[in-house]
Amino acid sequence: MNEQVAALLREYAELTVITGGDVFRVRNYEKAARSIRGWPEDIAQLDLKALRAIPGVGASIAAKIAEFSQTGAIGALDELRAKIPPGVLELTRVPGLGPRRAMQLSRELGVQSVDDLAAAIKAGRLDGLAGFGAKSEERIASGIEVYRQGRERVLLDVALRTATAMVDELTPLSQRCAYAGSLRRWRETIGDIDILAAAGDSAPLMAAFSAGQEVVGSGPAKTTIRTASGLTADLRVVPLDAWGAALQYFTGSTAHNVAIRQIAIRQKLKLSEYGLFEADTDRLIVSRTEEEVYARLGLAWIPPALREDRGEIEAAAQGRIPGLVRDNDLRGDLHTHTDLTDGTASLEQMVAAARRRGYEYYAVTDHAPDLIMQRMTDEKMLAQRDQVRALGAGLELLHGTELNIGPDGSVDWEAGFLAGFDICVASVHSHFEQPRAEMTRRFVTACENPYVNVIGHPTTRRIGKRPPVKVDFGELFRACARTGTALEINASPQRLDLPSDQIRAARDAGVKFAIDSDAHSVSELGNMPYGTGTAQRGWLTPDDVINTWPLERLRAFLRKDR
Ligand code: DGT
Ligand code: CA
Ligand code: CA
Ligand code: ZN
Repeated sequence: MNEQVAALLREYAELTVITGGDVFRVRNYEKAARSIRGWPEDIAQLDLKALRAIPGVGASIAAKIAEFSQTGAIGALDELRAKIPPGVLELTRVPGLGPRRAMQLSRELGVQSVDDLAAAIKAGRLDGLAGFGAKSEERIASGIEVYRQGRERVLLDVALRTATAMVDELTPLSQRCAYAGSLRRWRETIGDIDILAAAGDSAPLMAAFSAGQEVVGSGPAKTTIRTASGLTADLRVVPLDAWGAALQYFTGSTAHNVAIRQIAIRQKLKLSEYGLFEADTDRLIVSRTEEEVYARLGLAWIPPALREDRGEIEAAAQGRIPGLVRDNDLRGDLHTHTDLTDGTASLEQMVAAARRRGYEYYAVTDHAPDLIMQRMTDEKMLAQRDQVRALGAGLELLHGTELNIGPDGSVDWEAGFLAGFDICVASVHSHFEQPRAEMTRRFVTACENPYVNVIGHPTTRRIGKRPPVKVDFGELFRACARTGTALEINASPQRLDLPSDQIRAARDAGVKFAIDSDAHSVSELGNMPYGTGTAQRGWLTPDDVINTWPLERLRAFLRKDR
C-alpha cells in the first residue's frame, strides 16, 4: 500500500500547488510521500502513533493515511480534485507549463490533456492567446516531447526492480537466467525488459512468466507480457549451448550488433543469436560464452555499458578497453542530505547506514540558505558541524553543504564561512531558463570559486520532467579542468546527471568526477550503481572518479590549490 499512498500524497501536493496553496505545506506532503515510499513496513498495518513515527508524517497526514486504510479514499484529496478541471494536472506535468497557464488553456481552449494541447499547438490555436508568445509556444512544444519520452520509457530503477524479480523467479526453473537489452547496458531509460533463460524445456518457464500477467505474444522460444505498471517484458529461452551468442545478441545495442556482424562477415563467418558459424558450411564455431564469441572475432570482451558502437569495437580490437570504474571502487559518498533540510533520516541514521555500506569516508551536504524552502541558517549549519565532529568513529566524516549557484554565479556564503566546510557541492536550483551565454558564465564563475569542489547535477535535468539547462559544455569542462572542480554524476535514477555522452567529452577535457547518491533517505544511498553504470557508459576508470581515491588524495583535491 505504501506506493499507492505515496502517489496520493504526491498528487495532493501537486494539486495544492495548482490551487495556489502554501509552499511549506506542499513540501511536507512531498517529504512524507518520499518517506512512505521508502518505509520498510506496510503502512496499512500501522496505527496513528506508528504512522507519526515516519519522518515527515504529522497528525494531519497520519489521519489521511488512516482514512485511506479504512475507506479507500481521502476526502480532502477528492475535494481538491473536484476544484480542478480534468486534464489540468496532466498539463502541469509538461515542463515549461505552470499551473496558471494550464488553467488558462483549459478554460479558454478547452484543452483537457497533453494530446489535446499538442493538437492545439499544431492547429495554431495558441496564436494570439494572452501570455503565449511564439517563444513560449516553442518551449511548450519541446516540453511535450520531454513529457512523452518520459511516458514511453521507464526509469532505470523501476526496470531493474521488475527485471530482478523476474530473474529471481525464473532462476530456479532454468540452467541460466539473466536480463539483457538496454538494462544490462545501463541505458538511462528502458523501453522494454529483455529476459534470457537457458533450459532444455521452455514450457515451465513460459508458464511461470505468464502467470497472472497480460500476455501480448507467446511461442515456444519467446513470450511477451505487459506488467500491471504498463512495462513490457520479453522472455527468450535458448539451449544452454547457445547462451553466450544469445546473451551477446540480446544485450545489443542494435548498432553494436550490426557492427560486430560486419566483422564476422569480413572473416567469412556468420553471427546470430544461435552462435558464430562458418559462412560456407554453417558449421558452428562458438556459442557458449560471450568471451568466446568476441575472442573468435579477434576482440577482447566488451563491457555491456560500452556496447553502443561508439569506438568500443576498435578499442577491443586493439586491446584498449579501459578498466571501467565499478561499485566496489567507491570509497565514499560526497553528496547526501539529512532531516536538517529535506532528507527523511537523521544524521545518525544516515551515518550508520554509510558505515554499514563499508565506506571509508562520507560527506553530509545539507542545503544552504538561499534555497528558502529549506530554512537553513548559519546557526543550524554550525550546530550540525559540531554533531558531525562528535560522531564518526569507524569512518571519516566530511562536513559539507550543497550551495546554490545564483544567477550571477555567486553562492550562499562568503569565503570566511565557506572555509569552515570540508567539501562544497554547488548546484543550480533556480533560473533554469537563462540564455546559454549567461548560464555558461554562471557555471564558470562557480568553478572559479576556490571553495566550490563539485558541481552538483550539472544539467539539472529530471528525466521525462525537466529538460537540461542550456550551457556551453566545452567551456564548462575547460573551467572544471582548469580550476580543479569535479562534475557530479548524480546517481538518482530520476537525474543521471551528468549524462553519459557529456561525461565522455568532459573526461577528454581532463575533468574529474564525483559519483554521488544525493540521498535524501537511507534507501537512496543504494542508488550508487545507477551512477556507476552511467560513469561506465562515459568510459570512466577509477582514476577519473575522486570518490574512488584514498582519503589523502581526495583531501588534496578538495583544497583546490588554496
Ligand atoms: P530498449 O528496449 O528500447 O530500451 O532498447 P534495447 O536495446 O533493449 O532494444 P530491444 O528490446 O528492442 O532489443 C533487445 C536487443 O536485441 C537489442 O539491444 C539488440 C537486439 N536486437 C533487436 N533488434 C535487432 C535487430 O534488428 N538487429 C540486431 N542485430 N539486433 C537486434
Ligand atoms: Ca529492451
Ligand atoms: Ca525487447
Ligand atoms: Zn540539488
